[in-house]
Amino acid sequence: MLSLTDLGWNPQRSDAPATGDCVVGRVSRVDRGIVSVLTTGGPTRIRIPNRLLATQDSDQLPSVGDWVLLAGEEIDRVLARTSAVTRKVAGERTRAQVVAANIDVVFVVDDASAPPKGRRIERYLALAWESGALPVVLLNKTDATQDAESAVEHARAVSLGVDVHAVSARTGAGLELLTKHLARGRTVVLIGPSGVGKSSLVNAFRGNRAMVTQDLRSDGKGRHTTAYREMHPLPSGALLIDTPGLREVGLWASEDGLDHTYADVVELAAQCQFRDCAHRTEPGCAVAAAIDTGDLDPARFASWLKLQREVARIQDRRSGWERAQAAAQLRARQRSYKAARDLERPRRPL
Ligand SMILES: Nc1nc2c(ncn2[C@@H]2O[C@H](COP(=O)(O)OP(=O)(O)OP(=O)(O)O)[C@@H](O)[C@H]2O)c(=O)[nH]1
Ligand SMILES: [Zn+2]
Repeated sequence: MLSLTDLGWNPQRSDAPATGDCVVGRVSRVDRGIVSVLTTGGPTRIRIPNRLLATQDSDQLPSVGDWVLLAGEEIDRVLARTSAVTRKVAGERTRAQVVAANIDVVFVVDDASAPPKGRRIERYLALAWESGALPVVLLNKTDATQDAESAVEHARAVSLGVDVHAVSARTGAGLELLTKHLARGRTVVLIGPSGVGKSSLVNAFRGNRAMVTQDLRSDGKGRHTTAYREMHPLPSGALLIDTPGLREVGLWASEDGLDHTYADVVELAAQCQFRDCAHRTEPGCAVAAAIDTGDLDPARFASWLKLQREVARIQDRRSGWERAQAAAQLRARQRSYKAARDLERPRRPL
C-alpha cells in the first residue's frame, strides 16, 4: 500500500490531502478522456467529467502528475500545481498543454552519439526552467560513441548552471550519479526529442533491461515509440514521468525560462549603452562586442532572438484572445443585468 508521501505528496502543500468525503489521488496516465489515478487505496480509472472537458482550461483538466480530489467515482477538481512542464499547442488558437505536473526535477534528454544540436537542448532547457522544477541534462547513448566528452562539453556550454550527465540506458553507465534526484517521493519527468532514449532510461531506472535492447529495425518499423505520458513508481521510491517526444516544443507565454537559459546573453544585453538596444549597429552594444571578441557564439545570440520573438508572438495572440473573452463576458453580464431589470420593473396593475 502506498502512502501519500510515496505518491509524491509534498508536506509543504497548503491544501489539505482530504476534506469531508473526498480523497486525494495522483494522476498517473491520461488517455482519451479517462485518467488512471493512484490513491492510497490502490489504482483506479476514472472518466474525466464533461464539465471539466468542456472548459478546455489547462488549469482544470487533469494531466499526468496532477493531484485530484475524488468525490466517490468522480473527479471533483484538480488541485493547484506547484510546478508544471507546459507546452503550447497550435490550433484554432494557441492553447497551453500540461505535459507533467507537480514535478521536482526535469531530465532534459539528448543523444550523445548524434552530432550535437545545441539549439535543441536550449529549447528544452527553456521549457524545463519555466516549469519551476530543477533541470538536469542527460546525454544518453554514450556507449554508442567514441567521443562522449565533446558532446558533454558542447552541452555544458549551452546549459548554464545546469548539471550535465553522460549516461547510457543500455549499459547503465552514469545512472548511479542520478540517484540523488530519484529519492522516495520525488517526481521526475523526462523530456526530449523522439528517439533519444527516454523510454529506455525509464526502463533502466525501473531495473528492466528487456526493452532497452529493442533495436530499430532496418526498415524503421516496429520500433517502440512512447504513445502515452505515464508516471511510473520506481524501485527507489521516486515517480518517473515518461513523455513522448515533443514534436513541437513551444514556450509558454513567459520569458522566465528564456532568461534563465540565456542568462549570459541577458546579462550582456543589460550592459548595452542604450536600454532599448536592438544589438545590431548601436554604439556601446555589449552583445555585439562579445560576439566580436568571440565571447558569445553568434548562433546562440540568434537563437535567443528567435525564441524571444516566439514568446512575444504567443503573448500577443493570448492577450488578443483574453480581450475577446473579456468582451464576451461583459456582453453576457450586460444581458443578464438587463434581464434582471426587466423582471424587477413594476408591472402596471391590471
Ligand atoms: N546504443 C544505445 N541505444 C539506445 C540507448 N538508449 C536507447 N537506445 C535506442 O534508441 C532508440 C530509441 O529509444 P527510445 O527509448 O524509444 O527513445 P524515446 O526517447 O523514448 O523515443 P520516443 O518514445 O519516440 O519519444 C531505441 O532503438 C533504443 O534501443 C543507449 O543508451 N545506447
Ligand atoms: Zn546591444
